[in-house]
Amino acid sequence: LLHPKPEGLVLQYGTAGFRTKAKHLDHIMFRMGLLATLRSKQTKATIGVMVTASHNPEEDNGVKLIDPMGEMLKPLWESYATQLANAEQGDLLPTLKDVINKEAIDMNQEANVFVGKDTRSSSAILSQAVLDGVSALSGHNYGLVTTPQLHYMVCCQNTQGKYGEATVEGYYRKLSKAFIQLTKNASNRTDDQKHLCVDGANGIGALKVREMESHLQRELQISLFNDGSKGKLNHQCGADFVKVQQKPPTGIKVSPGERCCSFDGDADRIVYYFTDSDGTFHLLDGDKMATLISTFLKELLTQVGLDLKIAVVQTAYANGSSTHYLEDTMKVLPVRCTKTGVKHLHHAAQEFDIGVYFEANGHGTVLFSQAAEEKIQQLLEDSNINDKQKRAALLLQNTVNIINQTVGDAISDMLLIEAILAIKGMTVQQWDAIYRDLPNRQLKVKVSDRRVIDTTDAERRAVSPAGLQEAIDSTVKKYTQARSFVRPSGTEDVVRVYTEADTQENADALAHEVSLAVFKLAGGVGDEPKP
Ligand code: G16
Repeated sequence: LLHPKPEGLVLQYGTAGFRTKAKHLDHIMFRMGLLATLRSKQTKATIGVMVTASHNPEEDNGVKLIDPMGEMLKPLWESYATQLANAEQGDLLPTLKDVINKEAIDMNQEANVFVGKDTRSSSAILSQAVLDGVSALSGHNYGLVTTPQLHYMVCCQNTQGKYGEATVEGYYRKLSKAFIQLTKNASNRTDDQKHLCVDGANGIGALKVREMESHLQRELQISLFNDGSKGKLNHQCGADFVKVQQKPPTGIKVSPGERCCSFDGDADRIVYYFTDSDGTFHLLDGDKMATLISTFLKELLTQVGLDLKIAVVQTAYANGSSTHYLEDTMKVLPVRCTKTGVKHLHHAAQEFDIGVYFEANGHGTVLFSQAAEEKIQQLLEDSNINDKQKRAALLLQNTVNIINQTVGDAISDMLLIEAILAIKGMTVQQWDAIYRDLPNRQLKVKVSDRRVIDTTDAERRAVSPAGLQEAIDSTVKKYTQARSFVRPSGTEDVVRVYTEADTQENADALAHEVSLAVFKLAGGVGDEPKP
């Protein structure tokens, strides 16, 4: 029997698909190949399957399905995925038949599935297991790609090329063309200003940045670190490490003040940073990117005189200062808060003409409604607009083209940020100074079953276990400008704790107290959290 399921193993389709130790995933991959085939027949479109565990350690792996427009899998199908993953061997066929019946799938319909993988040592064999599940005639194996590249190519395929060409080369050409056009609006940049240090997290992003470089015609000059030639994937490097530890990755050599960024293991997240001459570390996370990008777009809209509704979507992890800045200083922008997980932010962003969404961890992009894209196009064809308006309209159009609207994309976000800084003639220090982050801390607590924690209000309040929210509330009250929430992770077997307060000491002390409350009230395992 091919790809048997270990008896009793139960896994859940979480924040970004299935994620666990690679050795437990063979049957999951095979079954996701089967499910992707069904989804393809049902939608009569190409479906993507990406084999990656993104920010998780090298020993882990995972898989997620990509829907026709390059977006995350529809929630109902997530529940099918969980059912299929957990069906014991004898129940596999009946479970498949159940999906076929419920969705009235025509099994004679052709299927097409795009499969991609990251650089993990387990990814080759696991992506083969996916392909075994996809009938031999209906799969296209892209091999090594970043997660957002696969999302992009699925969308290109299903729009018959309208979104772009469904190849990695086509992706490089579209994005770099827009980047070159945008940077033409920047005056006299020195080589220093065109220079950027990139931490590739020893993953797929590093390989793809290398492939792309020649397309950028030295308008961006990259020094690549953690390119996978020696270090371990995500180990003491990458976007998640930099964001959570609030320090530079190992394996990167930079001078004070120099602009740097880190990708995560599958290149769907990016964070920026620099270190002062006195050694102080400055992080520019998803919130800072959302602020820079939304301000830039807002200014362009004003210049062309287009009345489009633009909004920023964040999660509970957004730094309080960023929300405050967007709501109270920039004013004109509505800010929404959703649960963690790109699919939730993406959905909320679709409600606006222009939806800028970013998780603080660096996962994000911008969505333009069809109406917005059409209005920009009409402007360009309008002979009555003046030169200044024309320039702004062109900038808007190239901004649309540089963005991967299917999902957060480290490469696309990097090019957009670099272009905006160049056009505005802004240094990373000036960008950082737009607002000052509240000191914050993120911790993980091990519990025996993280599902005992249930949350509400976009994960900002815990409704179970009993007493936990009360304990958090009374602890938070003891500190100034403080805020805290806890939630079960959807990608790791831990409970996440987030705090912010007026000083780093207070954010740390609060995080410790809240961790203890989680440990005591939610069934902590192992040693009690230490300060
Ligand atoms: C995934 C999701 C992100 C989420 C992150 C952490 O990122 O795509 O939306 O913020 O996991 O999720 P959690 O806190 O539930 O573990 P990635 O980059 O690992 O795919």
